[in-house]
Amino acid sequence: ELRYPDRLNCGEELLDRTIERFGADRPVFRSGAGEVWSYGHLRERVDRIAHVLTTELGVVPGNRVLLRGPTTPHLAACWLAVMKAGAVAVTVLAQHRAGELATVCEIASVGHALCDVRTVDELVKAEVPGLRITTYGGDAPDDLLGLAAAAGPEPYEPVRTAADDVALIAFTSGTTGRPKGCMHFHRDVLAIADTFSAHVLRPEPDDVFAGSPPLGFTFGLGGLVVFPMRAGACALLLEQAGPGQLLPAIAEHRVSVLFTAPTAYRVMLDQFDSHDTRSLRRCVSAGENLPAATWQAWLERTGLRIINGIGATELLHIFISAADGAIRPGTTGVPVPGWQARVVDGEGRPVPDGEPGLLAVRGPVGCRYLADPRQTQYVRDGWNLTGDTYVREPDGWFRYVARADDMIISAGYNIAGPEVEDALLHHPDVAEAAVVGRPDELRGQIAVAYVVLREGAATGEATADALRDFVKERLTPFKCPREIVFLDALPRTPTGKLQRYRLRALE
Ligand code: 3SK
Repeated sequence: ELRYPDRLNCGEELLDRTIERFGADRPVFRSGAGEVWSYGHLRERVDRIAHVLTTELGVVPGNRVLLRGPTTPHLAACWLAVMKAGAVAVTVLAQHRAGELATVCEIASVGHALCDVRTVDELVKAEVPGLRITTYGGDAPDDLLGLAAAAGPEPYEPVRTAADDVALIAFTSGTTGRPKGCMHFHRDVLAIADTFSAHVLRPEPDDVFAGSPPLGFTFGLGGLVVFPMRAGACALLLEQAGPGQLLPAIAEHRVSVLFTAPTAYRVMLDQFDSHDTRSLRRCVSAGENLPAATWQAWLERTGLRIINGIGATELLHIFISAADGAIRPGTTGVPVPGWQARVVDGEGRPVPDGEPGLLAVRGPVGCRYLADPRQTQYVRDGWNLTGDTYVREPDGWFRYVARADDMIISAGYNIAGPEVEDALLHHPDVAEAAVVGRPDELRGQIAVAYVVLREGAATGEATADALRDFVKERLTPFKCPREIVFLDALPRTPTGKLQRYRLRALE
């Protein structure tokens, strides 16, 4: 069981305590532009920003501070300063548009924003009443970094927050609907490092972390700030972190721990050629289901077994996963130490092993929506219902089936889209695949596959027939998609999640 003192400030723990353990000279962040920040340099930056927050901007503990910008050491420094000042970080993506920003600010009662000057226009357009915006990275006289430089180098005394004071509000829209703000405590931030990272990743101080998820997505905040800092390690913070940028960055910066989504692993496989990835020792995939075909192809190419995981903004990070030799392709894993998981029916009763049902989990971090009635749908009897359909194998391993509302029921048969997608992805011409249900008078629903082909592969009926035959060789024929539609790209959220509802809306 995790035990933390009653008074705990996660910013102080990640920064000052790590310096006490590992020294101030070790590198903490690198940027794509070649900057290297040591832990000591970061602390000085953070403390100066925290002074500005408190003395110049009038931020007091509990105030909500919006953080917006591309993934840079400065953004990470702002987040740590907000933590040390006892304020609450409201994290959003650099891609969020004015309307979304206005909603988030309203829900979270945001009064201050620290914003990379390059992304400020959209925030100004949001016209949030009473919002005080401070930009960084520009040349205005009141630029945050200028104010911080003038603030003087005195150490900042961190606010004595309680372990269960709210530290951050992370927003999730899922794939549709009004965004929900998930409140997380100071102890939660450390708990994700002391469970998933400590037990599954087991980072070393010499590790270099990198990845695609932005810091406004808790997958990225954990993987690129919290986990490396808790271990005294270093993170490469890339503003552009698509597969095309990750591969050369791995080689150049000797990245050893990689965080990205299944689609990025697939795209990287196609672009591997001359890139040296021998520095990698851990590759984490989350955000979506990892098809076994992708896992196998990555193993063959790199010799590395991808660490699959399921996480949620509601629960901050990954709660089911498996490490190294224990990994079983085609499954997500077992509950991360500190977490419990089970599969239940619609009434919350456990279903027998081997049968599909709803995934229910509980552990050191819980879902706490900010003023949202959907709280009672997510948390029942102390268990968090993630909205995923899973099977628990008799030996305790958890296998993903589909999002609970994504099961296709065709002529009385249940079809799990991800299983059919995995079969399609084994075909050498298929780059991406998504299988959804379409209403059908005769069968209730039919399975329709949306497929992105690799460059050079021909679309058309002959290919569609060949793909259908390919699926039939691997799966029971009723699972074979009735229709195959070729697209140039699949619709995704800014964090890379597939938007099935948009595919369902296609004719
Ligand atoms: O939303 C997710 O899929 C996720 C995955 C891993 C860690 C954190 C999150 C939010």
